[in-house]
Amino acid sequence: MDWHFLSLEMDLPSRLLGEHFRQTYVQPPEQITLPERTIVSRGKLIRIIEEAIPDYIKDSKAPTLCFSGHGEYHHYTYGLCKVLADRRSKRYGYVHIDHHHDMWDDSEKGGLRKELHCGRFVKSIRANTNASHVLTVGTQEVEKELEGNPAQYHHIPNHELEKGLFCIDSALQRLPDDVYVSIDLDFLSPKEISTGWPEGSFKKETLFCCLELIKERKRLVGVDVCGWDAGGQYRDDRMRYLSDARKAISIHHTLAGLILSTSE
Ligand SMILES: [Mn+2]
Repeated sequence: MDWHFLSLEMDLPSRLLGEHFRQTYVQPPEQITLPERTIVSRGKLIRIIEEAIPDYIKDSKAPTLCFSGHGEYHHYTYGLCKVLADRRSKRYGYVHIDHHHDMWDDSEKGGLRKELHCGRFVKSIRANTNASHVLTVGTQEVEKELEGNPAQYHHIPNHELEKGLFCIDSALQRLPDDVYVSIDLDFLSPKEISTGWPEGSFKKETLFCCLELIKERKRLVGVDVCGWDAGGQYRDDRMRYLSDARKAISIHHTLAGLILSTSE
């Protein structure tokens, strides 16, 4: 099935990526301009995404690939699940590939906090969307957050993933056939990309193989990718800045190729 390719633009890295892909990519992405909200309520975020995405994409059954920018907007994924994934599937697994679990401080008396930010949105996805299961991949220190939720939350520890991809295979068997994947590029080692956060230790090839495997085993209803900080920490070192941009763009190119290609 054909995909909708969207460029969600709210900050410098996302605008640079969007511009680059519109000029160079075989399937240029649709430009979606979004406001910059580092903290926003669930309801407001849904309205922002509803209004920004054209009806023909919302109402289509085709899966969506969204590229966005800095990881500090990762909570926009909640809106993407509500507005896009929920229209495409009644029951799906949410796969969170990220160095961080993004489940910090979710709860208050009587339920989940209404205000979302990049460190707090994954439990809202599980509670308020059609995502029946959450699978975190390559994430640090997640065990405490998942206590008491063994049926709905699964986790692949870093040391398992480092041994090989068979752990993904068995984790996927516990998820519904439909899957939504959210990728924060701080999952990768700092040698691969600059993100502005503490980063993981994985090579880009591990990420590509994970995705290929998920694509092979499941029906993807959508994928989003965030995390590049546009070389923020290298702004005074032009050579470093350019080499970071080249590497980041190349990672996004490979991801687009992997996801948008149809093997059938
Ligand atoms: Mn994240």
